[in-house]
Amino acid sequence: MSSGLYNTHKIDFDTTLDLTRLKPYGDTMNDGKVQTSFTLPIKDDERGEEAARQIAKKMGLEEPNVAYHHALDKEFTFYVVYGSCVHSVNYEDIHVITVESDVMSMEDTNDYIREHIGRKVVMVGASTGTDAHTVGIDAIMNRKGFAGHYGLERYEMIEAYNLGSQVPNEDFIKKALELHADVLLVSQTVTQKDVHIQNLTNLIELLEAEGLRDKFVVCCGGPRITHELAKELGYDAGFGAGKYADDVASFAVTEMVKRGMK
Ligand code: B12
Repeated sequence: MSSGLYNTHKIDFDTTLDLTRLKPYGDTMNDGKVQTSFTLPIKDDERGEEAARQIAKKMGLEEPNVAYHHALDKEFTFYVVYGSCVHSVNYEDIHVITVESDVMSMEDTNDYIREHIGRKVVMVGASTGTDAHTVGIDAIMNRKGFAGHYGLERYEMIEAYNLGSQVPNEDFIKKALELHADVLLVSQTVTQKDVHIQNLTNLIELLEAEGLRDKFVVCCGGPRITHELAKELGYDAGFGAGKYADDVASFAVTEMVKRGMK
């Protein structure tokens, strides 16, 4: 028995997956459901909730629902808003440049170095320029590692030196030469006013001016670093969020062998 009442209210979802018009998935294909969170510098009341809804609409969310709001203090409120994103992207048109090397385990990397290089590889890392963030480079280098991935200091066949943060590029190069580095690891977290671009570019320029660029495998990393950006700036590889010591170690040692660095 079909009821006119129910039919009138039935919403027809287009459930066909079309990769040229890709949308977020909530619980039905193409429903565009997303959740976003933000803070507004206003008090926590109904007017604030309406402001959050309107901001979400302007962000491209249809039928936004303020799922959660919480006063941070008298003049700041945190909101979680749920809604349907009206935008889509053409997935078929998306091409990204990625690091092309198989990721080896710590043991396999050690074996690879023994077999193909025959001595310990020296890796020197730092958060350079004015950047004071150390957690990223520590995650890559510290013996205990990060998120279940041991850091470079634990690798038997890698001699890892972590110079810390706010290391000027000139000092970084000087120390790398003193330590007979094979691989330079640069971490950049602050990207305000493109300070990371200036700093990363400066390092490559200094290396080139001294005729040292080819002496090292040079990698950079940070939350807003992509492999594509790194290549554009003259680096051998770039590593962003979700990348660990195994990723950069595998890349660096295979790159050394490719280049005939012994
Ligand atoms: C902790 C922190 C701080 C601490 C840092 C303490 C320390 N010892 O590091 C303190 C309080 C000192 C600090 C200061 C500042 N901070 Co701060 N900070 C953060 C915070 C909360 C976390 C960063 C972090 O530790 N992430 C965890 C690590 C593990 O992640 P990661 O760095 O991405 O590293 C991973 C990858 O990127 C990669 N990786 C990173 N580096 C490298 C390098 C290589 C070679 C490789 C292979 C991989 C790799 O591997 C890691 C593991 O996967 C972020 C916000 C956030 N939630 O992200 C803001 C944040 C980074 N800080 C920010 C800012 C603005 C600052 C200040 C400028 C604030 C100020 N006005 O004074 C100052 C910086 C001063 C300076 N001169 O640099 C902004 C940066 C905005 C931007 N885009 O530029 C953020 C995003 C906060 C924000 N939302 O505004 N900060």
